Amino acid sequence: MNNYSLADTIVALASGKAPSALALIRISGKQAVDLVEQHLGEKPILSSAPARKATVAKFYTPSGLWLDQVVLTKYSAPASYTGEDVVELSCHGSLFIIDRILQSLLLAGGRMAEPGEFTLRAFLNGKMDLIQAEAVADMIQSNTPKNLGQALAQLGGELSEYVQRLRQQLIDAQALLMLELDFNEEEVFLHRSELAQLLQKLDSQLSALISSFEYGRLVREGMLVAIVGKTNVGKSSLLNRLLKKDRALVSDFPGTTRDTLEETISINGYLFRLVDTAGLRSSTDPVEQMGMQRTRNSMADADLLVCMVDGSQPEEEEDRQLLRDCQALDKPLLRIINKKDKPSFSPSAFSLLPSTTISLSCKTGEGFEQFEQALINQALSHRAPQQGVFIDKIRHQQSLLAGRSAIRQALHALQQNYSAEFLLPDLTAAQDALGEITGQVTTQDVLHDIFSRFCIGK
Ligand SMILES: Nc1nc2c(ncn2[C@@H]2O[C@H](COP(=O)(O)OP(=O)(O)OP(=O)(O)O)[C@@H](O)[C@H]2O)c(=O)[nH]1
Ligand SMILES: [Mg+2]
Repeated sequence: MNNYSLADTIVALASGKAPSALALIRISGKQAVDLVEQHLGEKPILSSAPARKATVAKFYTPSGLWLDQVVLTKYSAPASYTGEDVVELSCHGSLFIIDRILQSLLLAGGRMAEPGEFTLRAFLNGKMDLIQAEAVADMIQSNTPKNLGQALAQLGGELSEYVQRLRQQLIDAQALLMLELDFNEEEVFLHRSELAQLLQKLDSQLSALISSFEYGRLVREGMLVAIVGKTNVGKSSLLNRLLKKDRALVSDFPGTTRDTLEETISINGYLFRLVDTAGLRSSTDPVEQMGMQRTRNSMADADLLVCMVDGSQPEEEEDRQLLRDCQALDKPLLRIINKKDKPSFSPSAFSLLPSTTISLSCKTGEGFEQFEQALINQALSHRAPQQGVFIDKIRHQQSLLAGRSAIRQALHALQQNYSAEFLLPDLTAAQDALGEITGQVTTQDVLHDIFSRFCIGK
């Protein structure tokens, strides 16, 4: 974590790129009101203004130049986003005005905020837990109703409450076992069968949450779809038609696409990351070979493979080999037979996949409704987990795996009839692992890793 003091008053532009109609500058910390007040003229305006009410004021530079008419809203600690005194200053969105206001605030004693520092302070001041802080970043990144809904649910505390409930059960069990140590284990406060039952239940609840990761990740990031095939079959044309714009170069020169190209689209609210790839063929050109290696990498990473052929040409061994390669990866697979508009189109000449073969034309758009529906069906096949809550971050998955492994060790110790003192370290480890998810147990490294990914001003 950077070496900066939480006692500082921090300043940052919270709104997007200037020039714009308006811009928002946020100031948080003990001196927030004072830093702004110094620039509003002789009479106190902000310190006497009511909290959470907009106040119009003139903003002057330290040399007394009238810079802008601004709107100020102050929030008094602890009732603010960060839990500290906060001022939101809304000014006109010219680069010059923004720079001069920021400069004036810094000269008066403020410090530029680090990325995510406002939300970090909110976390440290108990305004939100780590899951909720991560959800703030997700909200800013969201681009479909589904991943926005997911971020909102996590911001609302659904997952936090669920994880905390699981952790509390471990804490309660641990307290009873500790009592036994105090009483020299002459008395049993927690029957071992009861403890085993609790641990088994927790094991299955953690397992369900761990396996919900795939669903959560797909909603948050979108399904990675690799479009693969020989050169010239129409892969780039397929991408362009789905995107409804000429994003990728298309030509009848085989080997047009040399590198992978990724674009994101939303179909009916489901997010797909489409990867157009370099066509596969035997080639001695080292650059083309590098491109084809990237195609193979995309195939390995993909959640769904779209294996495409040119239906107006006879099937070749290369087409058949690629289909076999796709099938060997054991992933969801769609077979696309393109160029339906051509008179020589003959789909029956190809190796087919009975349930997922679609004939279409990238030129006329025929067959695209069916193709888009097939993509949606693939997204739908990842059903939401039954318990309602789910995870979407590797960090959460790793902590849950660590928690489950500690619980399994405790179960093993129970089967061996070990005494309370040997069970306690495993229960503590499980508790800590769950606490890492919500941030009740945390390290500087974890915090740095999470908050450095935020934008400045959030
Ligand atoms: N008639 C017809 N031509 C098509 C269709 N789809 C693509 N083409 C043409 O086929 C040629 C190759 O299209 P691309 O989209 O560049 O093919 P590609 O698979 O990306 O090719 P590479 O990048 O070389 O691997 C171009 O001339 C396209 O206009 C189609 O549905 N019908
Ligand atoms: Mg191409």
